[in-house]
Amino acid sequence: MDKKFKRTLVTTALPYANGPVHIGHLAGVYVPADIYTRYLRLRGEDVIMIGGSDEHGVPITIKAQKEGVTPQDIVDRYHNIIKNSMEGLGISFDVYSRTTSDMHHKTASDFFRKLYDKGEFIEKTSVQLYDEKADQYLADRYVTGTCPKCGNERAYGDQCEACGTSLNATDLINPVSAITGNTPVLKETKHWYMPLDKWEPKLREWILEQHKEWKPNVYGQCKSWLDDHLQPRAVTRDLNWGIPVPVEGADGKVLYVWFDAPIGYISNTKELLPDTWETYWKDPETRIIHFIGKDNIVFHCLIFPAMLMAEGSYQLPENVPANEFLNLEGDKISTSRNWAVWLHEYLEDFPGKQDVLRYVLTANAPESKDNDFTWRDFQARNNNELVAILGNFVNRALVLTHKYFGGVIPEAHELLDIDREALAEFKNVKDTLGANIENFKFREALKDAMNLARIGNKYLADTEPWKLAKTDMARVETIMNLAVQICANLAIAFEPFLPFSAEKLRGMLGMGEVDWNKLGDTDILPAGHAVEKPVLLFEKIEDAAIEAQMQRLERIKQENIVANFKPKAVAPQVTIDDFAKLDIRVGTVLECSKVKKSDKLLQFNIEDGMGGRTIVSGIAKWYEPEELIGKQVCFIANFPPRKLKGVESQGMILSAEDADGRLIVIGPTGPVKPGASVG
Ligand code: B3M
Ligand code: ZN
Repeated sequence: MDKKFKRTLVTTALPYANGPVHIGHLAGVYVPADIYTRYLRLRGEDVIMIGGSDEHGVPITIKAQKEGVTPQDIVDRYHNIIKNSMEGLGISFDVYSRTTSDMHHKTASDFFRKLYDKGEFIEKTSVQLYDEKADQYLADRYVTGTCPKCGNERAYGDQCEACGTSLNATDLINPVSAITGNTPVLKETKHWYMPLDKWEPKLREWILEQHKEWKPNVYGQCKSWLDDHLQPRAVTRDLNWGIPVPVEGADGKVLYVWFDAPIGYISNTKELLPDTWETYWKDPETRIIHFIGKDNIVFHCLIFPAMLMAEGSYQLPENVPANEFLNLEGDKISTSRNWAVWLHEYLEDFPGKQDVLRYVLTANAPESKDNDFTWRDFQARNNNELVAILGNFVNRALVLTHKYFGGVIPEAHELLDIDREALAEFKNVKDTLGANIENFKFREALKDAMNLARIGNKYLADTEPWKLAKTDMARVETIMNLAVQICANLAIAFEPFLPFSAEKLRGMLGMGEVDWNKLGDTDILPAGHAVEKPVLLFEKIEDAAIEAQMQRLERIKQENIVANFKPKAVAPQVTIDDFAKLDIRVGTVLECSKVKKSDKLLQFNIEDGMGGRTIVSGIAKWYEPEELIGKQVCFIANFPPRKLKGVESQGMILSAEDADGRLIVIGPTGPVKPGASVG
């Protein structure tokens, strides 16, 4: 690792406490940050990992208003869920605090005041959107409207999620208040602005010249912001939830959530290390790494650094390895649409399977492009990789050691080429795996670790100790010694990725402490050392468990469709005479069957009081034919006959279209003589 640094400060984006955390947060931020931190700890480096909940901002007040509770109620609820579930997944924060803490209020307030006193802000009166009915200024998510860049009609006052553009509320076309649905008016108000334009040359130099090694997605986004030129940004808001602006005459104003939240990293470090926190922020020998998702890049690479430059005594981050997004079954993850796999629910549904989720999210991490999480892939990776490769190898190695040697590691004798070849592949693993983690290539690093298990499986398959047991026990001793050494390597290599399984494995091997420096060695455990009988590290995930998850998602999809249902606009007016032209009758379904070679059509034989008729209707997707036999339906009797898939249809059965597109047949609510007119 780079000798320039004596210690590392890892920060993780502070999740908004307006909902639980989901797999998108985990894959983007917390799992990679945890792998990185655990790896550094394993190497004996000085590292701390900082986390906490972001408890200010409009998403929280909107949620509170919707539920009729206080913002404090909301953040208390979600802070606890988030904190417990992250702990449950083994995300090893050294501190997980919150931005409503006194420590944070004071730290953020002092930070603002220092910049204010240094004259680092511009004071400006401008017109802002104002909801007269709610008696409130509308900033950020309090207002929606049409994005001036891409035309998305559901853009927010701070950002358009469709095209990623960051916006000012007053940029929106046709703005609407999220509180009352009213059209806001413009009203004057005073705010404090960070003159980002002033810092632009320094930011350019620092990122574009000095940090060319940053991930291309991060570097590229910064470059495009800088090339577009930075504008002054308001760092205060007219809201009653947040940290009061510590300036006279600023009643009713609070710090903008994106001003206070990154300072939360500092407050939480102070909470963890009241005496030595400054070393982690101000000593040039500290490496600061911000783990975030791509929507937070501008705040962490431009705005927060500008704040730190303006303050003057802090170090800037060494790297900001932002990830792209993880989608779920092909759709964007969304807290408000409940389209997510929530961590706390996962931990309940799959007890003891923390590492499976960690594995899948790392193997499929959106490191350089958006990726998709699917439950089928989750199952396949568990069954075909964790069970079939890693679990299988460990189990075979330990079962055979017990079978032939009563669980005591035998002596290794003279090595053959086949042994040397297997061992040769271990030589470089420490360096390649380590380098991949240090370069934030966690997918590659995980492959390196998994490759060790593959080598182990191949080694046993090639050497076939079970065949040699009758003829050449000395050879079996060598093979099993090496197989157990491979297991010991796996226990080290997987510790950052799969800490629960690595611990189990260490327990079975009686390994005690893990030492990264031993990775790649083939004499980690001495001959004569006893290993325990193996317990399974992973178990197969059956179809039923996966199907239950997929059904849950299907249900949510339907609920969303129904929740977003808006009746069609009413058609232009007609007269009673127009209506009377349609001859609507009641009939009884005598027979009903599927039309051959069509999965849409049902063929009805209807008793219509006039000798009967055949009607073909496109509702096969929603009804089994038997369900409708004997039912009474309404149909249009005076449409000209027409042929559908070779069957002549004499009319049209009426149905209502539900929000999700389902067709429900319309009939009388009580029995009616077939042929009766409807009008
Ligand atoms: N809470 C935004 C987010 O969850 C924000 C991150 C703050 S990091 C200082 O996307
Ligand atoms: Zn847009």
